[in-house]
Amino acid sequence: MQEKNPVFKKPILITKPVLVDLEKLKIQLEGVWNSGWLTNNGYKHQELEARIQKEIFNNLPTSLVVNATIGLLLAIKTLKIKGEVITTPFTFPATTHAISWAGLKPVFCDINKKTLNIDVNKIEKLINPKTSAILAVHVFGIPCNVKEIERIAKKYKLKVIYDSAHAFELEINNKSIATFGDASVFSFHATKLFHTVEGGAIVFRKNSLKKKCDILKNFGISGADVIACGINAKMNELQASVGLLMLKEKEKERLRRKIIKETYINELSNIPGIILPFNNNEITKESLQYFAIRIDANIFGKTRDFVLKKLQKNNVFARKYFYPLCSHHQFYMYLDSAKNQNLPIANKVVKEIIALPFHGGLTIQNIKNICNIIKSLKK
Ligand code: T4K
Repeated sequence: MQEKNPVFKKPILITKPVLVDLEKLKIQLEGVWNSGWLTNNGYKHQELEARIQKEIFNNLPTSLVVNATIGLLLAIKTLKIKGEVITTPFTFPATTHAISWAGLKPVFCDINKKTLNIDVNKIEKLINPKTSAILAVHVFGIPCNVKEIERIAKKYKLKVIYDSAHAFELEINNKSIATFGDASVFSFHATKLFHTVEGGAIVFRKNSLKKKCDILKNFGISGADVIACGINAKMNELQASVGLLMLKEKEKERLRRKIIKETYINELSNIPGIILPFNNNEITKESLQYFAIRIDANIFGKTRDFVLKKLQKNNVFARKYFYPLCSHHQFYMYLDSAKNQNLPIANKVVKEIIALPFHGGLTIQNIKNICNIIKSLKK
């Protein structure tokens, strides 16, 4: 039910895709039409892959894929991961599903209460002889403790994959986030700042892995033979055309989101019970993908759900990303590691989190109005 006089007359959604200029897209598509080549490593695909590798990923071997979910599965298959994979329950189901699709067992590890990422102090006690990898997520573009994960991985000879769906362009200490782990998987879904409608990229540490992955993403075909059980995970020329235009467009969106983020921080700082996103001072470039706050009901005086409802009544459709925890989904509840007593921080955070509307179509006044609705609820 809406308020009689909602603050916003029209719905404010969590995000809105950046739409590239239609005339410019037509020119790109004319090139595709003239070539008669629509997919299977076409010219646009080659150009986008090469540019992203050079301009964003510091020349690390990069493979474009059809979406990040399949990208995660491919990364797991490329690295020949077996047995058990330690991962976070506080993520979109795609992360856990990729492990299951690969026929492996996800093992949930609790999260750190500041970063909301896998808690590096709780990983080691979950390692057993069947463990072969860690699949961590840079949730909301806040980096995991990559150094500590690397130390643990080295000690126990584990592979590391980062689900970097939220972390495109994220840099720590002037290094691309893709520099860490054996592979990092990025999402280019329409809801992402940089997108190809659907799509993604896997960035590997080693070129030999990219070569393997490129065979796997094309049905396992190598020359005239099929050398592996591959899949079809190719990005097509229409998606790549959007991506090429987005490389320029994303800069304007980044500037707009920077201002929106600053406005949220100015408006919501120093309000008891509102916890702002962790400010990691190693970040030298942000991904600006999400803006998620937490409501500590004991201090704020109202629950997250109450705040969310009040926002909805005023036409603001914030989201409970990521509620419920993956460990609470009926498909994963049976796992030992899914038990609530093993995941106390994740269970607390999931009741507090709200991802607020965050896209360049919002004005500063929109953000101030959203914050005023929240502030009006403080006792
Ligand atoms: N790992 C992580 C940690 C992820 O968060 C994700 C995906 C993945 C892996 C897998 O990546 P992909 O396989 O998708 O590449 C959305 C996205 O579909 C999903 O990509 C994203 N994470 C997830 C966090 O959000 P929903 O179910 O919340 O989307 P939906 O349809 O409710 O849209 C969100 C909002 O955006 C709505 O308010 C409507 C608006 N919207 C959406 C679309 C698609 C538009 O205005 N226009 C549009 O075209 O999953």
